[in-house]
Amino acid sequence: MAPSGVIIPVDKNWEFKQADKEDAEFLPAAQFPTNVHLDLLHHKLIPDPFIGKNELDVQWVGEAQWVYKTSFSGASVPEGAKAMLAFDGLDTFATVVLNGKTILETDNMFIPERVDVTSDLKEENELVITFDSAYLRGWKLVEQYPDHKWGVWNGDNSRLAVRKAQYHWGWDWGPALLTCGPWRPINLEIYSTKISDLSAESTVDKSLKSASIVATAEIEGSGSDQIRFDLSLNGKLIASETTTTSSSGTTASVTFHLDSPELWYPFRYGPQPLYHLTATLLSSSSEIHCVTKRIGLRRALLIQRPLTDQPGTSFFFEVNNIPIYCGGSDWIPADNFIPRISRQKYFDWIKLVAEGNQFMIRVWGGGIYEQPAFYEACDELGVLVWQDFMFGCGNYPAWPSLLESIDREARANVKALRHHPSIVIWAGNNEDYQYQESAGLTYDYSNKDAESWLKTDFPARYIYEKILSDACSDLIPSVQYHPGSPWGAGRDTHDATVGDIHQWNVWHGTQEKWQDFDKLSGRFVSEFGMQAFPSVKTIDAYLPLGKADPDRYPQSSTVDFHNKADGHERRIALYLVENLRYAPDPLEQFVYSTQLMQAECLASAYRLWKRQWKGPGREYNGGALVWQINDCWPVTSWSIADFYLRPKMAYFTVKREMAPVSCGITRKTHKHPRDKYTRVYIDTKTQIEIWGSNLTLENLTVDVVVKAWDVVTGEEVYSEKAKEGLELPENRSTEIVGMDVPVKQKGEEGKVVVAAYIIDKAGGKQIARYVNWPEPLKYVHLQKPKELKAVLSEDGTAVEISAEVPVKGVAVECEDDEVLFEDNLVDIVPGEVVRIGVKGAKKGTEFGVRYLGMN
Ligand code: BMA
Repeated sequence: MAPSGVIIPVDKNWEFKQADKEDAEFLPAAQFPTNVHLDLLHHKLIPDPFIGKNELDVQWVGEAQWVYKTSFSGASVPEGAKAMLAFDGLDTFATVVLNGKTILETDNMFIPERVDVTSDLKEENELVITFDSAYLRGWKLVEQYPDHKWGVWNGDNSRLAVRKAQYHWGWDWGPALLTCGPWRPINLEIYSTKISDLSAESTVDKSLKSASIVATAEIEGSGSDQIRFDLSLNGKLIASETTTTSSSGTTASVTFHLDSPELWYPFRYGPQPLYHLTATLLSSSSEIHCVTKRIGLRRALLIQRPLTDQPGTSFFFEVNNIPIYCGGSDWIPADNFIPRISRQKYFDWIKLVAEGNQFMIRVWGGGIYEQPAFYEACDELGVLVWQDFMFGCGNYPAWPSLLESIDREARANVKALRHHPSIVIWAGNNEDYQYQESAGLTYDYSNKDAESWLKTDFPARYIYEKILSDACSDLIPSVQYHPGSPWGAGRDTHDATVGDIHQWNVWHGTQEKWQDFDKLSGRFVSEFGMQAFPSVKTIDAYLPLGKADPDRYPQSSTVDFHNKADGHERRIALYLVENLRYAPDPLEQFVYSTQLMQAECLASAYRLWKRQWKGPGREYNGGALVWQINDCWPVTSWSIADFYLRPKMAYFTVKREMAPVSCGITRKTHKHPRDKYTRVYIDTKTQIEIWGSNLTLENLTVDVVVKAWDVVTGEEVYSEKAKEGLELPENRSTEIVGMDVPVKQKGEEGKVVVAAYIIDKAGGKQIARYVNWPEPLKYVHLQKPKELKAVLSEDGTAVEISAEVPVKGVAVECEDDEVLFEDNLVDIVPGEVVRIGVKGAKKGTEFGVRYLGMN
């Protein structure tokens, strides 16, 4: 802050100890910001909760009280100036004492607090923060409100009463680790006047040729007479305006009109220019304080309108008039201990998302309003963000002080995040409307009397449809607010024709087959998933004795412990047994089998739902977000990349589905019964349907070649040009051909592999390929190829794979973690060399391969 103000980080000399233990002594904190688990770990006072079953041994930490203290010198506070202590985040029940005086008590980790300490500052200051047990306080609150119908999925009821990251209570993918501490920065601010907030409400005209930005600064304190707003791009000043601060002195605003603005796009569809908006407070022309926000200009809309030929309404996002098929994923916090997630790690994650062709990431409501680096990465890399408010899977209470706290939380976080162009939607909660349905709680959509909702057994409706909705319409009127995920205009949340759905009838629910995902679609599927084991390297890292651990096998008690999902053994087994020939040994091949299973399952969903993205008026499905991209510890879960950012095989099959051009095939057997009594079939036909998905913005003219091979002999049994000069119109899927499975002799459908190739007419280049297998795969007589080759190309940029018989799911592996694959888990057919990009490989780098049927 210049020159009449200063910001002094209060980040040194922090010490901590257990508050409710008499002989405890203060020890230096490991880092700042921090939390108690990180500090205890640093001093080796607890075992690493991520290793083995140590989670069980550290539960006491969450039931104890902890105290943090530091001392800092007080800067002099000039006449007329103020000293403020700014706490960006205290987790959660904190009592803050400065020089012996209680200056703040908190109960919401998501609210930044600022306290005027002008008259309390001394030359040397002591700051002491005591954290009470959120877990025990939560239960006390539950007891205090016996009339509320408490109930949750995941964790326990006490979490509903506490405004703290809900996954800290444990989730079906994460351990229960109720940490506490000063998790975000603390600063001492000394100033006489300053800009406390800078916002930019931007509107891009439908023509995309002009834009306006209303820049508003909130000002605290007196002593400034003018404020200058500057707008620049790539270091070049575009516009500047100086205005007097309003008579009350608290706000100032200007409007910039831009012709031919540089627009922000999701990656692939355009660049990500970020304008710098700077507000500078002036007093007699000298600069007092300035704030800069990086903003992006885009016209982002959620389109919900009637569809041609189908009931309900669409649900898809349009950015700068481009309808975006939102293939993407759901995001959970990347660690149980947030303060140790580096900025680099956030960027690495979002890079992985973008490189995986994923256009949207949903910040799920059971975690946190993410750290600044997360959104900065999304802005820079062009990944759209669906942002939930932090509520999930339960019936939240709504007593008056809690509602007040939620209102402050909502407004503070919307204000902090509203300048990010990547955020295109805010949603009220995760699955709380589903919980309401399943618990039979009252919800009469036609009743619009908000106050009356508070008197029902589902009072949280007031939070989602009044508090959060008002906060959004006041602060970000141009951004879509959606009361919950899933939610659809007050209809049953499973209604596939309106709003978004969570499709959990594969894995949870009725445990449908993934081959039927086409029947399980919705207008927008914001969650669906399938579990797989993480990389063997990750398993070895969490087993106390690593490779030598006696529990190093799939069903061991330690490996089971690292899977928190109810019934996971049965569900993984069910999907494996229905589809694959597999064995529990060796561990490496079992891990491969689960990853192949997950990869097949998730790619089917993307492929079949994207097929329903059929162009203007026919956006029957507008997106699919896989549950979940990441993990918060080393675990078997639905994630497609594990805690150490090691992609599972599904990451690659999903990436292929979201490529600019892709090809899909379904194979369906149609049976015609002779008569309804005997049910003996006279005519069984196995047919394939082939389509192409062109997500580019250009119409393509293509040829389509179809080939088929005998799985056992490798003999080519069919090769024809199915279409010549076919148009694949931009940004939609197009049906290509339907035909019988090409066989030499009737009855051989079960041993024929079919591949379709889309070839760009203009350049003659193959732009998409897909290999379809008879299913279930376990019935197929897969061969062990004699000549399976996976060799590094001459230039070292690709692994080239080929074989003389069809091979299902070739996974290339490398011991060296620096070697990164751009693709993996590919199907091989005779006569073809499949290249998968690789980075970091050298001559002599050794690759291993696995495939289905290897053992
Ligand atoms: C949905 C999510 C999470 C959960 C996941 C898997 O309910 O919103 O709460 O982890 O499914 O069960």
